[in-house]
Amino acid sequence: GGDAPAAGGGAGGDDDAIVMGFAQVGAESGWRTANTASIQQAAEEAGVELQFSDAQQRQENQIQAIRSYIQQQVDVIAFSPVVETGWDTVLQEAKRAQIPVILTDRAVDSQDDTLYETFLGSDFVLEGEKAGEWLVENTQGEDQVNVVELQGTTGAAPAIDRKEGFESAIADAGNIEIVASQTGDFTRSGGREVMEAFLQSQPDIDVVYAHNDDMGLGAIEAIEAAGKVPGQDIRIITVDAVKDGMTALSEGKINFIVECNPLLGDQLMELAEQVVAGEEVEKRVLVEESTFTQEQAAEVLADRQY
Ligand code: GZL
Ligand code: ZN
Repeated sequence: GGDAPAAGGGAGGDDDAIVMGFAQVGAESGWRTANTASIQQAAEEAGVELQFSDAQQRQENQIQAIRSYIQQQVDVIAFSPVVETGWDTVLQEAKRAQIPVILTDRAVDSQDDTLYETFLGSDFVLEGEKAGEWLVENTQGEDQVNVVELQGTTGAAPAIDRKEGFESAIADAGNIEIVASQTGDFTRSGGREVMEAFLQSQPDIDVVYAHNDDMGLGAIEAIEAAGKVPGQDIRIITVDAVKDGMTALSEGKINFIVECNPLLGDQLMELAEQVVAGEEVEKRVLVEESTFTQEQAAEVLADRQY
């Protein structure tokens, strides 16, 4: 249309196309790169003009990116908060600028839920519970199961919630104990380094619970370097189900993977269109995801999109 854009109206380009500012966490894992590809492709298909930034897993960079989108007066801001805390100030600035915000993937701990229109992402506590339930079912009769835990980024919702869910699922099983737990920051190198340390400090490790595939793959490198057989001497449970993880699962180096679906691009663009049109949207939108055993991985590997 020819009329002046309303406050928060789209910047640049065709004035009918929605302009979205997306502040991504970084490119720390296979999951993250698949998530980015999904968002960029969905924007293309939906005719959304996407301003995209990579914060290299640093909160100050994400906040800076959000501020630049406010300056540009984009129609809608979306982001995956690298950690849960510290967002209220910049989200209040977006609210004052009348630019709606959509949370994707990770959550914020803001008490004021008028600071964002909706949160689209997985239920990370459920993911942790699925991992713990598999371990309980598959260690019946074992007297002492020692677990080492590779946590995700300190303070990140998936790290906090996957830990909580796993612990609640194993709580009543008297034979399972988390003997060590440390962050590997969701990266392969982080998982390898922490696992090397655990192999030095822990006399008997039976299971690795890694909050994502990438840290699990790093742990496999450390386990093999120590002359042990991953998936047998030390069983491994991970979360994500990206291609590299599913390959290791089909090869028997990982024992169980809980899927965390990164392909939320289409749902995001649909929500953005509704939000910009001023329509009411659900405050919480879940993504669909499942779990995989070694047999199931072998069956679906060829069809995996990410
Ligand atoms: C989960 C996402 C996590 C992935 C990791 O939704 O935030 O961040 O599980 C990624 O692989 O680094
Ligand atoms: Zn043991």
